[in-house]
Amino acid sequence: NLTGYVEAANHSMVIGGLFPIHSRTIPTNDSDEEPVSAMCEGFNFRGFRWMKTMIHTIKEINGRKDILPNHTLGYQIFDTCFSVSKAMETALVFLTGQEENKPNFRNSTGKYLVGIIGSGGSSLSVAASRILGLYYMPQVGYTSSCSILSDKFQFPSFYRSIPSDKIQSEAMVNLIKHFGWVWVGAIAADDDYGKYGVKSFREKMESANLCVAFSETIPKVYSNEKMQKAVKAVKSSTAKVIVLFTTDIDLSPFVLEVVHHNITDRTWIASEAWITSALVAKPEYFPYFGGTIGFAIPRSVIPGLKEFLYDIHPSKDPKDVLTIEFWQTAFNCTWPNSTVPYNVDHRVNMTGKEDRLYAMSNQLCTGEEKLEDLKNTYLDTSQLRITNNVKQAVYLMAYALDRLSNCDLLEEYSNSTACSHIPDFEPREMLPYFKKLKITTHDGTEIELDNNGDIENGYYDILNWHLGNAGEVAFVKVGEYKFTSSKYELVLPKNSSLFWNTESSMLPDSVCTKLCAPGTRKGVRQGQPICCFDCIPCADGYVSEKQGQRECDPCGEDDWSNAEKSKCVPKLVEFLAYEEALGFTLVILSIFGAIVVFAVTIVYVIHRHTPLVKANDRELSFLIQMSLGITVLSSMLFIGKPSNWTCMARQVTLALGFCLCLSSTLGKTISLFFAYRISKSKTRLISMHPVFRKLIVLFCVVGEIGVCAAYLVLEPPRMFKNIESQNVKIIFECNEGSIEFLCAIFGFDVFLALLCFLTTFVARKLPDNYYEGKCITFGMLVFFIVWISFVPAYLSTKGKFKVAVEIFAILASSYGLLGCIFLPKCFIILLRPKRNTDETVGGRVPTVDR
Ligand code: TCR
Repeated sequence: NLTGYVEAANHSMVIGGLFPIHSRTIPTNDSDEEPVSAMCEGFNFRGFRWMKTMIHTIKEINGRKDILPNHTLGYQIFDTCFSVSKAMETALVFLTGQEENKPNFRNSTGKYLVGIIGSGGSSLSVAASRILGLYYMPQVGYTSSCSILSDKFQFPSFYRSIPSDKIQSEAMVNLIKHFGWVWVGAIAADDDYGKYGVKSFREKMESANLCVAFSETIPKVYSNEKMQKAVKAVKSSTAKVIVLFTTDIDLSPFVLEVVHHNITDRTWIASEAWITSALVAKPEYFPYFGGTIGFAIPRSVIPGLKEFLYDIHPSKDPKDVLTIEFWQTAFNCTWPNSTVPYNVDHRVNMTGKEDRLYAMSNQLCTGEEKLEDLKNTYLDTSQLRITNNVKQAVYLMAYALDRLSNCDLLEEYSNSTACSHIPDFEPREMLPYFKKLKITTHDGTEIELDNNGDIENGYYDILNWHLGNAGEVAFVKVGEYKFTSSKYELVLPKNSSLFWNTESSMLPDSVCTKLCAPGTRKGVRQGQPICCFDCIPCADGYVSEKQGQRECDPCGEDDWSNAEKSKCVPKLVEFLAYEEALGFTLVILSIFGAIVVFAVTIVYVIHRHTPLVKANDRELSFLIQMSLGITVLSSMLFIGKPSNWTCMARQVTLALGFCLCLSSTLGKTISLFFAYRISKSKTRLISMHPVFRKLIVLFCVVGEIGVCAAYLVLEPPRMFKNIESQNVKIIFECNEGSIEFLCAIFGFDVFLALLCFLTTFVARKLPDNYYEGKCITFGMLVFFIVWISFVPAYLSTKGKFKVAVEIFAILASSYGLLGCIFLPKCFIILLRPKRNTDETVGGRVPTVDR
């Protein structure tokens, strides 16, 4: 005894229907009894409306002259009670006609089953369709949206008037992308709809590089443990946006849990199955579920349906148990003499206790009850969405039948020329007529089935839950998601007012970790989704300028990262500048040196006729003074920003200066040396001819100039921007060009210095002209000490200090020479003029000079 069986029997062709008129079957646990069809409970007004719509549509088709003009259709409808087992059972009944006193449709009664509308949810359709498919019995679903039903290998005879969830899950991902969420939870019902829906949702999220924070299922049969697991996931996750892929009936226990745990501040993305459900969209749930956004089948107005739905009264058809049950449930009374139990639409509550109430209300129905006073899902025709799908499903079936009756088949699908006869045809003969079936519905929408029996193109409404003026939950359309077989389009007008159930009423953000600030980059956390990451500061010389950068970008050659690593800034430029303290001091020292040299020269010039000055070659003394002036001043070439010119000038001037100085000194020491050798040999004094001494100088200087010229021509020093040695700075320095040449020119100077040293060292005991030999020995020692200590100091410093070290060495050696050679003499000239007489000079030393 199947509950809910409606039949208009006197028609030769019958369309079967399967609708969830009740919400579940009543479990029985005694297996000793003979198997009987399960009883159902939980009257479902929405399913009842869908069923009524099917009847309404069939009546409408029968009334039309343009479709199936010579035939009338009947219907036979079963209740699936929202359960797979019932759906299977009813499918079998359709195929075999094995129900009591209802013989097989095909054979005896002369009634022909055309096909079946339904069976509601995907799990039921999957089950029923596996059997119906065996016999190629056409089936058109109106809510079975699961993507596997597109597989024509498994479900050869299944068609539907609802888009596949493949499209909806993609739409959800696009919506999530649109709002910039990246970390989203997912909850599925424990059936094909939920599981396959979430599966394809996850796949699409992954390929869009977004992350699913958690993925839980809501149990279908109440289990506190499983339910708490799902609730815990929602509570503990940082994901503030959660996708709920479930039907409203399965969702309601979860909704109670959410309310019980007071989980607010979440934004729910609704799947099409509960977005307009009166079970969830109650004002008392609004603090928890307000702001829900999701997709819905487009709404439609069905002319005449309202009147048809209102045209219901138990007295019209006293045998119609469903109508009686409807009446009893709706008005909370008992119909006189009815055996139909009064059914309380209870739900399994949070505690898991099943408070099943079966009772006859002691109030009798009068029959005078007014439907108009009733606020009830059945009569609410404002949201005809799935209801319209039912109508479209019936029409699809009827049009296919109509095409069959006209033998109107596309070339490519016909394999036999013979046309089938109506009503006496095999169900499988109808299948080709569904291919590319195109119909226009009452409101002008065109729907076309593709080869998989899915709707080719259409759109979803995007609805957002607001609180209406009367305190009710209002479904506000905020956009559309249009799709065709090849492309999709998310239309969300900028000005559409969205309600968000967040503290700030602003768009919630749902991220695992906040975007990395500029100056840092994303660092993957091992074994965690890509949306969760650490922010790692950029290395020196690398920057990230925008938020959330994956990598830090290297700065250009002349740039370096700032302290925050958020920007490349030009590198500091380093060279020894005149302005800075060190540079300035050195300049002063060198100018001071020049002044001292100048002063010495003046003293010499003034006293040029005194014996001291005249002794040991006056001209060479002047040359030495001049060259010391040159070396002291050449140190200034080392200060300031180097250019190609100063780079070339500095080494050459220095080398030539020293060359002149040392060769002149050599001129002097050589004559001392000879004087010594000669005095030792006790022979006559031979003085060296002064021109010869000057020739030595000339020879040395010309040789040095030649080498310097070759250096400058062949491999000159160049200005060089050193970016490698220090990261944060560009060092302006001189690239010395050829090291060989450099060694050659300074090597020559060193050679001269050595000669000077040796010659005077040998002759140091000679009581010469005012101890000049000793002075020069001493000066050369200072010179060597300075330049020997210069080498390690020079090699261990960097940048501008390198230059400073060099200048120090130049100044020190110049001051050394100046001090050693000329200071004692100036002392005598200026302060001990008595010693500066011919007598002393002549008396104490063999005069080497003229
Ligand atoms: N597809 C679901 C069932 C379902 C439904 C609904 C049930 C859909 N839409 C609206 C009640 C009301 C979408 C399924 O199982 O395939």
